[in-house]
Amino acid sequence: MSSSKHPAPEQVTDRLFATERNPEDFRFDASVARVFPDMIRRSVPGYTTIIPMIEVITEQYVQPGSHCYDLGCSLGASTLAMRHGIPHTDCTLVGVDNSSAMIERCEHYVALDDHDLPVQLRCEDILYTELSNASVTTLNYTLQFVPPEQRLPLLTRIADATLPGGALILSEKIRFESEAEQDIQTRLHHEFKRANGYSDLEISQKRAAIEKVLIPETLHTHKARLQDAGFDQVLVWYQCFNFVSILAIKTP
Ligand code: GEK
Repeated sequence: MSSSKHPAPEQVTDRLFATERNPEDFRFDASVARVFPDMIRRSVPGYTTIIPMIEVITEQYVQPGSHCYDLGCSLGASTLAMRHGIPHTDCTLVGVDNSSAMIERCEHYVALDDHDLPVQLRCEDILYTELSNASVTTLNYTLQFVPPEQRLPLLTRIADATLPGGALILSEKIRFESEAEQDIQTRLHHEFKRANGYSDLEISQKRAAIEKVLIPETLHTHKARLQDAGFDQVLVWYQCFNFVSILAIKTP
């Protein structure tokens, strides 16, 4: 594992929701891209563990001569973890994001990274981007932003493009069937954000802004849909509060 070689992202502190602002839906624009490494690290429990594990998992499932995809790559943290897990020089690594602000900054981080494998960046919608000959695909907290009715068609397209023995890493914020568990896990998530320096105003304004664009589903829904899409083995490899990461495998 060589994630320590990844360039340290500039840590511009996220204060986007620190002062009272007009309610509007969250967008991945230039102001978000600027503070993104700090925002995701302080907002998503387990993110800093999941990134280096993406390298470990990629190493297990990557196949020579195949394509690897990072769908919703943002600034490329998950893309670079994949890159460091790919030992084959004949693989193609593709990062896709439909935010031009993210892709522009991502190009910079990829250029700073010291690994040789070329990275192809596409500013495209993951619903329509071309996928084929895939051994490892990552959706690290991206599917949650895709409208729910478009999630099965996308996962089916990924499963169809995946080679036997290949895998999908799917990380998501989830919701719980039990209202009591939902309340406890949400409270713990908010405590995590408070412990990372977010104020109550920041937490509530961010929550209001993201409510309509990030739609969490239950673990049961995710697992059943991955099976329906064509993956054979589906397992949770990580959970911290209401954030999980799932490994979906196509049997060889
Ligand atoms: C990381 N994986 O650091 N097509 C393309 N991109 C999309 C779409 C879409 N339909 N919908 C959302 N995005 C990264 C973190 S962030 C997660 C991923 C978060 C993109 C969006 O522009 C954003 O960059 C990314 O998905 C989600 O490991 O902010 O919670």
